[in-house]
Amino acid sequence: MTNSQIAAALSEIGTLLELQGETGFRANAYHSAARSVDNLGDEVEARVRAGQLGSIPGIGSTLREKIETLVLTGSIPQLEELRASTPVGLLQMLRVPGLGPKKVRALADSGIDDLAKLKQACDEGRVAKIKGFGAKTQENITNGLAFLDKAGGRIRIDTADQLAGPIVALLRKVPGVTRAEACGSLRRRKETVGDLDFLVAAAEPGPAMDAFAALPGVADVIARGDTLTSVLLPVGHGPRATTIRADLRVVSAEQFPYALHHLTGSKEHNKAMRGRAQDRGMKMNEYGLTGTTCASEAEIFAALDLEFIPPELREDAGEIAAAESKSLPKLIELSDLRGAFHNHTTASDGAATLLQMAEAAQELGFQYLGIADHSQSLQVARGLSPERVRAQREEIDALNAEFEDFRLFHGIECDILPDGSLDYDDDILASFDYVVASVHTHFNQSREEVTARVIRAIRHPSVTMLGHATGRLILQREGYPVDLDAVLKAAAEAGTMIEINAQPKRLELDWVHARRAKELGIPIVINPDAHATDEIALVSYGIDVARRAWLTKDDVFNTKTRRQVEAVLRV
Ligand code: DGT
Ligand code: CA
Ligand code: CA
Ligand code: ZN
Repeated sequence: MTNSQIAAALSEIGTLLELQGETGFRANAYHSAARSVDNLGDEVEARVRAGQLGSIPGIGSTLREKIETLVLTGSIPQLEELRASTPVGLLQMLRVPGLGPKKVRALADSGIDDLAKLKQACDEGRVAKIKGFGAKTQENITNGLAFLDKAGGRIRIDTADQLAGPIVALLRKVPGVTRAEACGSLRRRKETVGDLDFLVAAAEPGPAMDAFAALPGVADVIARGDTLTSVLLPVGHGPRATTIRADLRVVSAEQFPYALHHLTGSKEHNKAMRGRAQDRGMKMNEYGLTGTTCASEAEIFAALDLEFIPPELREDAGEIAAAESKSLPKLIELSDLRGAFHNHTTASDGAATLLQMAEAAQELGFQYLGIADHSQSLQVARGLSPERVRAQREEIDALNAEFEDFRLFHGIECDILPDGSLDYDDDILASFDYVVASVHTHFNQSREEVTARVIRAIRHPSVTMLGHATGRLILQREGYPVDLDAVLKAAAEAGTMIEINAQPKRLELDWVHARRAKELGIPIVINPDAHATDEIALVSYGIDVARRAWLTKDDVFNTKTRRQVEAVLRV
């Protein structure tokens, strides 16, 4: 049991006491004990097991006994009782961004003791009238409720990037800070992020903590300790604005590599790593690994006879075994991409012309760009009639005659019609350099219908690749019901490629299915689905998914050179 787990249990007791109306001294004693344990350099568990917990600053004999019980039995009876006796409604209210135990208690005292009542009270303006609340707090709670409802409190990776980038840059400029990184799910490049975890190396934690608590727009400082500060950051603007929690941990330069590994997670990966250390008679935690002074994560892995495991793979999904046998894949990198195939222009619903898109692709160092505007039935997106298809072909041929060492490929994003047929005659389909087939309509079909529909399209000889495979919108919409395993099998049989749609609001195939696709030998294409010049660079989010899926350069079609692509497409 790590110090932070012990600290979490103590602080949970403090919070539950506050929720139950206990004020002042008693609840605070648990919170400050939690901070002491958290700040302790050596392991409390080891001390307890050695029978000498010793003195911990700010912890009296009652709390010492509880810590011993927790370490030796895995639980504290008082905590179990508090959990059992606290109404579930109050615990759920605690999850609302901006609501701490004291506020939840005050709401409960006004008869508001679950999320439904809270929502209703906000709608009726009653929360604003409670002592200590006010209109602004009520508005924050309303926003928090909406977000909780919609997203379970998570944000998309691109939103998290936009928040975290400037914070890391700012932390690196704080005097005395030698290292600063964003860790957690963001560093593992998960598609959504539950909260932000920052880590800093500095001899003195104070300046970094001060800078963090003073970040622009900080809605609330949830906790402020010697090594950990937690704040709520604003996300977005207007009625959909919400907040996300961000933690900053400050450690010494010596601790930094260990803390970086710990805070990057995942929890499951950490657990497996700790187990491996234990098997070798070593102890691993966020501050160190017995008998080592590692200067980097790579040295920590090496100390456990492992290859370096990239953060994206740290999900306890076979990466440790592969690192042991030195058989981790060499993961694809952004610089491996030479082009992309699913992009729109002003001919359909894009914002840039063919030439503008071509120039933007060249600026990214691409050797080619595939244009796949919408097909004729998608009239809301100005889908191309057969005549306009032919006109676009002439335009592309004319541009290609001018380019040196660059080529536009003429494709189409062809709608898969409700019965699985395609949106043009076979002659026209065969005239394209390639075809991306996508479902855009009739999401209300049954799972069987959609699956059969997609599989029929995959088997069409002119279809090169399947476009956004599920129709999901991350944190917004589930997508159409489809048997992805059956789709993947059909694609493998037909030799049809599948795209990773790199739009951060889509990211489909997801990493689990992209990995399965690789196992089935299906070529993957990383497509930005760009509707403007600056969206071509979104391929980086597709690279994130591909890396989490263990893909190498060879697994991805658009790492091929222009000549190689021409040979495959026979153009
Ligand atoms: P998130 O925030 O839900 O998107 O996911 P993470 O992975 O960022 O999780 P978070 O923020 O709860 O914790 C950050 C890292 O800290 C996590 O990836 C691993 C480490 N960590 C947190 N809690 C535990 C724990 O109970 N045990 C272990 N071994 N590691 C933990
Ligand atoms: Ca996190
Ligand atoms: Ca966290
Ligand atoms: Zn598209």
